[in-house]
Amino acid sequence: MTAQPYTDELVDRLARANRVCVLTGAGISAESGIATFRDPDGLWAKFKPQELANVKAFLSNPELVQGWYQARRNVALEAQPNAGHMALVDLASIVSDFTLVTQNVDNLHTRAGSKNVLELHGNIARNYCIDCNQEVEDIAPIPDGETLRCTACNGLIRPDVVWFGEMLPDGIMDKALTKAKQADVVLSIGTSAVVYPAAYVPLVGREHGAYVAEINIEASDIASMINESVLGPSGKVLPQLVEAVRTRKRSGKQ
Ligand code: BJW
Ligand code: ZN
Repeated sequence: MTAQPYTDELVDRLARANRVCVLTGAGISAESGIATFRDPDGLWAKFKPQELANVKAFLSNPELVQGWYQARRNVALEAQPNAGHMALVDLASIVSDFTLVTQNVDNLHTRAGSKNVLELHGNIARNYCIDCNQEVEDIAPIPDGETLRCTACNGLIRPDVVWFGEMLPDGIMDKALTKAKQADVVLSIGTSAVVYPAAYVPLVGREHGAYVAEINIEASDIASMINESVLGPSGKVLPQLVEAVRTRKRSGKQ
């Protein structure tokens, strides 16, 4: 039998917790076949973020950026939530106050059954016109060399995601940080934790006394500032961890 990758303390803390706040990143969707950003085979090994994920890039080459998001939207739509997403739905059902904050735009948490997900960086399924703000659903395939424009005002259509230098959706960070401050346990899952303000979620949780653990295939940038790094793929580790928490709760030894 292989040793569990997490401590008994983490299982105890989760079993006793009334409030749990979770931050997820691209790594939780890696096992659903969605590329991360900064891993060696991630999106940014092939594409330069400065050419794609900012508003200046979009305005100077809208076809390129629209095409890139179109391709990623299709991958996300065809992907299925994995055991890591499902384990968080399970964890939510055994914790009285559970908050899920995600940096992911792929919608997989909601499709897995998670409720009230705080999507810090938007959602790739939604699009809107940059001139009249009208939301655009059902993006049809964009013919080569053509730019997608608003049928109402001819403005450029962009994905409803947050690019570098842009503000996060109104009030969302306040909600996430309030939950992190109140939490008994904060989990940071599948994120390099280099992008702010998202990375404040585990750090602020720690500052306010939460037990903070990350689950990642390697230690992230914040590893030295938190209580525990659980090393392993989230699709494997999370179901084991949640099952251990269930067992601990049932045994009453919390
Ligand atoms: C696995 C795994 C498996 C793999 N199991 N794990 C404070 C300090 C410093 C800088 C700033 C700051 N405040 C703001 C900034 C600037 C900037 C920023 O953070 N820059 C730093 C990078 C230096 N932030 C912003 O600009 C933000 N806006 C803002 O702050 O507004 C206020 C403001 C406005 C104007 C002026 C000044 C302030 C906005 C940030 C928007 C980020 N947008 C993106 C693109 C979204 C759209 C899209 O999808 O295309 O969001 S960038 C990209 O990074 C994406 C992600 O959500 C985000 C985080 O990446 P994530 O999820 O962590 O992925 P990876 O690839 O980095 O990591 C994957 C991890 O998974 C790895 O650790 C693997 O090991 C692991 N893994 N397989 C478990 N199976
Ligand atoms: Zn318009």
